[in-house]
Amino acid sequence: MSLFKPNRRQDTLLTAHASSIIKDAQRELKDPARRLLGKRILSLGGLALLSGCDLSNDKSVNTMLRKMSYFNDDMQALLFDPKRMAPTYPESMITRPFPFNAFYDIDEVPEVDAGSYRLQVSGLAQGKRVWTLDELRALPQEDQITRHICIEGWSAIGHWGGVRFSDFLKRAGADTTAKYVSLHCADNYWTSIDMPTALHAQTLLTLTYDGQVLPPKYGFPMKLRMPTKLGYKNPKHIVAISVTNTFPGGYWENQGYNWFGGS
Ligand SMILES: Nc1nc2c(c(=O)[nH]1)N[C@H]1C(S)=C(S)[C@@H](COP(=O)(O)O)O[C@H]1N2
Ligand SMILES: [Mo]
Repeated sequence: MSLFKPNRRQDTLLTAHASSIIKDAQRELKDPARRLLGKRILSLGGLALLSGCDLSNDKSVNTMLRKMSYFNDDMQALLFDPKRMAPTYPESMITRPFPFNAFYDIDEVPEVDAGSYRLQVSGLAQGKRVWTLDELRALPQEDQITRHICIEGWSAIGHWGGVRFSDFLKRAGADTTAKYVSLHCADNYWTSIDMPTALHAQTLLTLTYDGQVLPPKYGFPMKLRMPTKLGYKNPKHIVAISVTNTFPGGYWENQGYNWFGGS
């Protein structure tokens, strides 16, 4: 086990966050009638944020919870080790059938046309801005068998193949000193990730599932697979990518799911 020793930058950041959270908490808990509520919120806070549950309509309590989530994002970013690999598994451990999940039922999966599909790259990138599926398929490909963890309470091992995302970003001339990469999907889902995760060796611009063209239910024509992040951070049916320094949020993240979403 390694102990986390903050450096000066981390220290300043932690102190700034901690004092604003404590100040908010003190304001909230001053009134004895609220103390019980406060205790419940403090213990259920993390769960509430993850599940999107509304424990309270009180604006300041929500502000406090939101700050705790931002604090959590920063902690996860600080602790993220870009060289640490998520576990990989043998083929015999693949979950069959692999579960489907989306914010709609399986009969509403979007149908993206392979021929007219174009992946758009925008924002802080100086290379090619429009990619066809054939162009993506012509790039060097690799495979991974990793575990997908959904916060709705299931996990499953799957086999994905495609282009290392860091390789794609370099070819697209992305400014890899930018903070975020946002990912927009054909079903209007979207999410965004930190640049260190975008450049992680296991972050895969995924074109296949189990050796076959990615089926519609798993995100045809392209999903971003990140075994270092929870399920909702793994967007399917991606049609546009943007490299940016402006915080892009996400579909579930804007409803209270933790933004960093590490697994
Ligand atoms: N475009 C899109 N991507 C998405 C979602 C979605 O609703 N739309 N749901 C996310 C969630 S919550 C999960 S758990 C996984 C499920 O991926 P699967 O269907 O391949 O198991 O997709 C993620 N990516
Ligand atoms: Mo999920």
